[in-house]
Amino acid sequence: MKLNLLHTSDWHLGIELKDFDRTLEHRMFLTWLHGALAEHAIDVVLITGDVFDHGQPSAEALRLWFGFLVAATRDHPHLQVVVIAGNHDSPQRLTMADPLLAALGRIHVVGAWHDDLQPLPLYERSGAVAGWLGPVPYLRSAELAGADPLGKVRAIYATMAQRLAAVTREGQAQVLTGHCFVQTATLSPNSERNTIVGTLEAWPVDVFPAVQYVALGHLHRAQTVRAAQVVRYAGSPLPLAFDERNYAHQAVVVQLNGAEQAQMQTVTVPRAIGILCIPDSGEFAPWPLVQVELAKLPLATGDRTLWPLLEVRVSADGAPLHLRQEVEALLADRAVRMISLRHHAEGAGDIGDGALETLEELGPLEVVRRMYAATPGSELADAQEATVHTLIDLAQRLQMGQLEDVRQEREAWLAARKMELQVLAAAGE
Ligand SMILES: [Mn+2]
Repeated sequence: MKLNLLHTSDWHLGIELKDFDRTLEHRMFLTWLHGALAEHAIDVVLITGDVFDHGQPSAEALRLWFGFLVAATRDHPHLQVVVIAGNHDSPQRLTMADPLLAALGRIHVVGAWHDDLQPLPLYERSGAVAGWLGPVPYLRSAELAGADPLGKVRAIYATMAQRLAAVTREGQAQVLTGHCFVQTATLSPNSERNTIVGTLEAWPVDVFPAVQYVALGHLHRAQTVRAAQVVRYAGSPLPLAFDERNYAHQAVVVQLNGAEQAQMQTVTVPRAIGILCIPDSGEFAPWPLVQVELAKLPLATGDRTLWPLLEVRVSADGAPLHLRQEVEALLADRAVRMISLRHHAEGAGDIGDGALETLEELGPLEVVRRMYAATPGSELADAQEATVHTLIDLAQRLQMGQLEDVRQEREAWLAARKMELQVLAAAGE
């Protein structure tokens, strides 16, 4: 029994690039995706997390999301849509429209992990069950709390694999999902570094039992982590940072055929708006060289809302006093929109390989590590690092608008501590 599944991930609806609104690019992606569903005869769309950039998505982001779901299910009555929450999504918010989505039919949204999560049947066009999907969402620090977080991850995937085995009949395929950082996966330096702190969240690929396809989200660069019994990141459909501009953003069309190895085809998402960096190397270049590169940009013409977005990086030596005005004057008649101008400031060249590192680029854990490293005789112990990691996770999720979730987790944690104390007190009597 054959089934065509389209795997996509990390849309981050509502995200901005240096304060630049990406709604137009997301709208064009969703229009493209809608067309791809017909072109590749898709039976199931699988979205592996970070649908939204923020736990409390803007009205515009929600409009894009619901607009896509309504159009996709209306124009493809057999289509199934399966969504798992990523670390940026609030599980509560992502699932709050469940009654409405149920009315649209064949839309499954999985928010937080819970012990009763069951495999979902995947239907081929005739209505027969062609496979089963074990939906594992992003596993939050509260779900993995304790002495052996990786052991809990393994237990969760083993449980889901058992449940898959219990329902799978001959000729049916098995699919698992995850929103996580798997070891050996390649990072995108700027937009993901803040979400991956330390090695605590980096799992070995063998946490995933052997199934026909493991669909992953979290990393923005599409990549295969394990070729046999495919484990694959679909990557984000658009570049979410300047350093993500030089690779093809894509969706993965997976053909499942029972227990046979899944056939995979990557489909490039057309880039609606170009992303440029001057110099293209991404280094900080001397001002004369930057001037030459700026002068090569095409002259202004056509629809301004489709002009490429530009970041300019200038090194310290010989940069003019009024750098911004000089750059803007050179760009006045060019078909680009500069949304970021970075100047490698003097006196900061001794950090790293010469490029100025910002706190944002380093990420909070690295800042704490360096603070400890800078104090003679002190080093960040593993237990302390775990605590810092938990605090950063909570702070990031508060920042992403997941107030309700964090409050609930905190209450659950307090209740658990209270129970532990009661057990200890009872044992002492
Ligand atoms: Mn993520």
